[in-house]
Amino acid sequence: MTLQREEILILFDVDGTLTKPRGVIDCEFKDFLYQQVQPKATIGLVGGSDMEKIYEQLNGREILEYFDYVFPENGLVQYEKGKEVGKVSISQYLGEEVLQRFINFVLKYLSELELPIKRGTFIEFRNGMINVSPIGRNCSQKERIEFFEYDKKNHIRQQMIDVLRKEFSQVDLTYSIGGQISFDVFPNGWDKTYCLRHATKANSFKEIHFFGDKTEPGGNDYEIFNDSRTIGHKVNSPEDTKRQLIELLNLQ
Ligand code: M1P
Repeated sequence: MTLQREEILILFDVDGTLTKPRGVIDCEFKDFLYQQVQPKATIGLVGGSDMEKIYEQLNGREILEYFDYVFPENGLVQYEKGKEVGKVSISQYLGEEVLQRFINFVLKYLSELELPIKRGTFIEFRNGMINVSPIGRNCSQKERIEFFEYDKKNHIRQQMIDVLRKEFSQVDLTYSIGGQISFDVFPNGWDKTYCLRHATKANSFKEIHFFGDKTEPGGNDYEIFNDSRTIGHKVNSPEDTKRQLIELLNLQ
């Protein structure tokens, strides 16, 4: 049975799924998405990053024309048909007292942490999450890869998460390692499944597909990939995403 465009929703993760990690979308792949996939399915993207970073990776504001849904920050900010239609904030949710206690604890922890190198911007405050980077977000691309490799061996991020989990056990927070140099912290349930609340509100899709690469426990695609409302597709690169889309939609 072939589904109509409005009956099928395909949601995409960004890093590692539509682009290489922190890279920009390949032109040919973009044309494929817009010319072959978009006419056949409702399409949306759900990223851990904020809108500015999504613009950087996906060729600017044109995504608002082509994607039916754009969900930066796991869907805590919602764009539909090119317009921002909703937003929730972690500061309101946690309250200033808890938030400051958390930020101060992170800064203290990082001030005592020794790493081969450290740069700047250790905490990035976003609407719906706090992003913590032990090396600092404004490291270079080379330093980013070096930290990623160092972290694989030394589990800097995981150890920090374990300490935070213990210290803030009374606060319902989720910790998620989605990328290479940082981890995200947000209230329980504010993972990528959050975007489904919005996408299913006005529409009754017969199928919702999700394409992502970090689908293992602890990865930021894990919850939505395993959600009963979605059909999960694990990919290992944008090329793999394309291959699986051709198969799913019977494209040439
Ligand atoms: O989208 C995956 C992750 O991408 C970035 O991670 P990093 O900078 O560590 O590679 C961040 O935007 C992070 O929030 C996001 O989950």
